[in-house]
Amino acid sequence: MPRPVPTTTLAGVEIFEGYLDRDTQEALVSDLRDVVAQAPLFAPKTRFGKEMSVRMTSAGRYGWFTDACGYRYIDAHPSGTSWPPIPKRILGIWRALASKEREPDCCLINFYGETAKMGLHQDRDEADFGWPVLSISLGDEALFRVGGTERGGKTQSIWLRSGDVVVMGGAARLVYHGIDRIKFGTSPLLSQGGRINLTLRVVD
Ligand code: MD3
Ligand code: FE
Repeated sequence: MPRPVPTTTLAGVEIFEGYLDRDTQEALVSDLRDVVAQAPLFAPKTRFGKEMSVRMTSAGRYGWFTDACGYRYIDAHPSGTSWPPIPKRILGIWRALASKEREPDCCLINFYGETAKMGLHQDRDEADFGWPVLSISLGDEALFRVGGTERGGKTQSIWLRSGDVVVMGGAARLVYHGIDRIKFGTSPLLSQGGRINLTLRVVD
């Protein structure tokens, strides 16, 4: 299969709008219910002691974590239970759009309630920035902001919708990015509303 063509490119970030159909989105939510049953969502604290507004958990060999010691990957859920495997359906999306050479080590699951947001940051807790990062949006619309590779540069924004997939590779791997806000209740996918973002990464 040839690689699909992105519908939009923003500062080198490739956006595949409407890549996942509704049935696939529902199947992914069902896969994630199993993951969250084994590895419950938690609200991590940054090194400054402030709780993040996004709740998260992970699947894969590693999970992303933050506490007073700072940002890092850890090999088990904070409860001590191992991270569940990354669901096959999610690995298939990685293979189609990110890489056929290597599987991701981590699938970070971010849950955004009505008021959650994520400040502008770079993803740099991984060993090799040569591997792309892939993100899947499910549920309510979110205002995604993308800048350049330096803090304080100009930024552009785009609304991400349920079923959109974003790939950050090459020079775009280290761009600043964040979620300003979600538009609560704009998608029927999650019956209680909110947004789920899945981020797939090679860690080491
Ligand atoms: C651009 N998550 O978990 S996904 C994150 O919607 C994160 O939850 C946001 O940023 C979310 O780190 C944004 C889109 C995204 C993810 C990773 C990137 C954009 C990226 C890595 C490099 C550049
Ligand atoms: Fe990020």
